[in-house]
Order: sequence, then C-alpha cells, then structure tokens
Amino acid sequence: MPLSSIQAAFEQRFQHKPLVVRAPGRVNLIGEHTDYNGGFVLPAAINREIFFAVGLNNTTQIRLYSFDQQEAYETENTAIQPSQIHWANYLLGVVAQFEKRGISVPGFDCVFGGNIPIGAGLSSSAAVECGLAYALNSLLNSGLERMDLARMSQLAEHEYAGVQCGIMDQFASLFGKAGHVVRLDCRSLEYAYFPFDSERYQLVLCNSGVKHSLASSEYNTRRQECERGVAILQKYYPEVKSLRDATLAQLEEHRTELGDVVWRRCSYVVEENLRVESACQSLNAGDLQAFGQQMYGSHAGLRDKYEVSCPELDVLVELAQGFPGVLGSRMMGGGFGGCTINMVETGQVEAFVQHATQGYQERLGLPLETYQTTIVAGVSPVEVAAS
Ligand code: GAF
Repeated sequence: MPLSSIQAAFEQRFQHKPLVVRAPGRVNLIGEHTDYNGGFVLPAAINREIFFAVGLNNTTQIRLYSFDQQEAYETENTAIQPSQIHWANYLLGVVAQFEKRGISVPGFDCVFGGNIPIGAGLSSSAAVECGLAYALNSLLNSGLERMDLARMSQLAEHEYAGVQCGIMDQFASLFGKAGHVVRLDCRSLEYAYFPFDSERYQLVLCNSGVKHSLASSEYNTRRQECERGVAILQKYYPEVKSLRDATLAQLEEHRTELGDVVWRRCSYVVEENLRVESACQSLNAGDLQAFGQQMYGSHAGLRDKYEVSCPELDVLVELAQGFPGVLGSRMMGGGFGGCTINMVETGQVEAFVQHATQGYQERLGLPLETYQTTIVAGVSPVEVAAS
C-alpha cells in the first residue's frame, strides 16, 4: 500500500492537507503472555506499517475512512462510544482516552491503511491505535509522552475492543528502534535496546493463514487463570503481586490447590520469564544458537502448558526445527493462529522459505505466506513531498 495513496485519498475526500504518520507492527522474539503478568518481553517494530493521514477539520465531526476496508465512519466528537463497525473501535477507543485525560478532541478527518496482515499476530490493531494517538497528540499539542500514548492505546483495546491485552504491542509500535530489539520490563516499564545482527541473521515470519481472534474469549481466559494462580499463591506468599514474583518451587508446593490447568498456565509464565532473561544474556554474548534454543522452549511451553498454539503453527515449527541455518522458531503473539517467527542465517533464508512452503503444502495442503522482516523505528511522522 503506497503511502501516496493514503495521502491522495485524504486530500480527495476532505480537501485539506493532513499530517502523515506511520505506525509499525511488531514481532516478539521471546516472552509471550508475560506482559500482563508483570514480566519481560523482547519485541521489535517491523517494516509492516499502517499509514495515517489526519487533520483537524474545524467542525464537531470525526470522519474516519479505512482505505483497506473502503468504508467510512462518522460521528460527533461529543458522542464517542463503541461502534458496530469493528475497525472504527480501535480509533474511537483512542479518542475516548484523550477525553478521559481531559483533553477534548475537536472534529478531525482521518484516512488510514497499510500492509500489516490482519489476524496474523503482527499487531495491526496496536499500530492503528498508536498511529492515531501519536497524530492526535501532535495535532492537539497535548504534550503526552510516548509511554502515555502506549498506555492510552492499550486501554483503548481493553475498553473498545474487549481484549484485556498487556502493553507489549503498543509499546513496540511506539518505542521500536531500527536494527534493535527492545527488552521491556512490563512492571516497571524500564526498557533496554539490544542490537540485532541483521547482516548475519534474518527474522522470517511464516503465516499459518489461521486467523487468530484475540477477542475470542481464550485470551481473556488465560489472563484470568493467571490471576487465579496469583490469588492462591498470595495466601502463602503475600509478596507475590503477579506471576513475575512467583517461583517454580512455590507452584510445585501448592500444585494440588492450584489444580492442573492453573498450575500449567502459571508454570509456563514463570518459565517463560526465565527464558527471556537467559535469551537476553545469550544475545549479549552473541550466542544466537543458545537464543534459538530458548525460542524452541518457548514454543513447547505455549503448545503444551499454555495451550495457545494450533496444529498449523506446530507443523511450521516442526518444519523449521533441524533445518540447516535455522536457529530458533516459535509461535508468536496471542496464539490460536497467526505467524511463527524464525531466526535464520541470512544465507539460508531462501532455502528455508522454499522448504517451509513445500512442507506446509505437503503436510497440510495449505499455501504458506512468508515475510522477511526488517527492524525499523517506532511510530513517526512522515515527510511528504508537496503535491
Ligand atoms: C497479544 C497481546 F496484545 C499482547 O499484550 C501479549 O499479551 C501477546 O498477545 C502475547 O504475548 O499480542
């Protein structure tokens, strides 16, 4: 989707000049379902993006247009509420957050569209939220920090899309740095960038083609199961505020009371946090082989203990495992579909893509889409040439 089409569509529909902003999707190398447990994640923003053209219109009308859906949505700025139009909720939810902070949002026009595949686990929804939040913050001179925008976008998702997500996706879209992955402590919100050697290694995404639906109650159910685990542990260990604070020994000690399902969910989260720490040490030491092993461990936990994988994702990981030049592979994001992320030696990317495509067809009779990603900067304004 060329950026120029978004800008041209805006000018044609609304007859004025917009601010243009790009908002990237994200990958996550490791640390899945840890964010809402106060743990660690290791995402990066990627070159799959949503472009926004946004401008104030001196009226009380908010006029939205989805370039990809070819659909418009309009509302009065004083009547913001969740809509039946699914895509509009990600934008309206952001407007509502400005209002909640006492920043009144006047009428504005917005056209947006991009190339982040929807339902592929690359956080197209977070990109939509963060792109508009950034644009409104600029146009209204609200002076909000990027972390504020990330939090507001996360709340938009909770309140207008019904997904009790953590902060990883919105953080990654806003805080991405070219050529770097970023470790976020989802409790303190402290973060650190790590260079990623993209000369030697590529992050290849294999899209299972199974559309995940985060809103499907499973995501929220996992979150509740973790909270149940914390509530039980807290009776014995008041210092355990979230699974971030729990240990495997504590879980073992109270396994019967936790029950099988909650024990498995909690032990996955505790182990995944340990894996992120160890993966970051490997990254620092330049030991990408060891990093890759943690990725496989993450997938096994997501499949067997957290139960958010699906047969298609499992096949994709099996196809990667053992293939020459593939260091690690795992399902990525909320789960139940979407993509696997594969760390592959640059010289082996072509052979791997061919192997995975052929194998997916042979084993499941399904076509495979793959994406080679570049790690890019987070949400930013785009300089557009005068037309
Ligand atoms: C989704 C959520 F939006 C994130 O907050 C995170 O929990 C992820 O699933 C799983 O790690 O992308």
